[in-house]
Amino acid sequence: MTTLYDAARCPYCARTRIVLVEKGIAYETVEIDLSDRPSWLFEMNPAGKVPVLEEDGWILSESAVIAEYLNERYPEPPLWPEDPGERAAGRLLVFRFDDFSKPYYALRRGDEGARERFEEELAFLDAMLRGVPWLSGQAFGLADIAFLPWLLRARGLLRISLEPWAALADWVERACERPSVAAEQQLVAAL
Ligand SMILES: N[C@@H](CCC(=O)N[C@@H](CS)C(=O)NCC(=O)O)C(=O)O
Repeated sequence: MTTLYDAARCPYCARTRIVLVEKGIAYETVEIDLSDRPSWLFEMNPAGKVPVLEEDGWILSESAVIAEYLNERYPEPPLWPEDPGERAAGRLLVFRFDDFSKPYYALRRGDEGARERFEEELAFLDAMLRGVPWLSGQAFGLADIAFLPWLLRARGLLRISLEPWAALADWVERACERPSVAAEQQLVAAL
């Protein structure tokens, strides 16, 4: 039995939900109230954060690690390219994700200059996507999944138009054709 300790509005949980759908893994959800986290959550993850994945009593936290675990545990369909260099380049993007998320959260808080810094990050992703359909090349995978939840929220909740970044906007549209990401788009619309 696979259980996801989840919060609908959490983009890190969205990463895990997308991987679970892409892999076709049946799972149960336990919704955590982030404004009143249960004490037992800290026993599962000392950081007290979601997502937490539980498989037959075995517990794992950290969305990027959970994604890697699920991709290895359930190899089909693969969510990294076969080429080691392409895989490493994709992992580098995930490793440096905070460069993207810091301006996002600064913008959400309304910090001065955050909009410009976030737009620089959008321009960076846009440049990466010129000439390739997905962040790690020819196939959808974990690099895309690492970033898309924030793009959906930037567009849907922070009302950022992606129009100035055509390759980025096309990438989000392309991703939303996948049931795993379309479900997240609907969820964001309902937040
Ligand atoms: N590095 C963690 C971050 C997870 C995270 O920040 N989750 C947020 C919800 S979006 C959370 O649980 N926050 C609880 C808190 O710290 O108050 C991951 O990738 O899983």
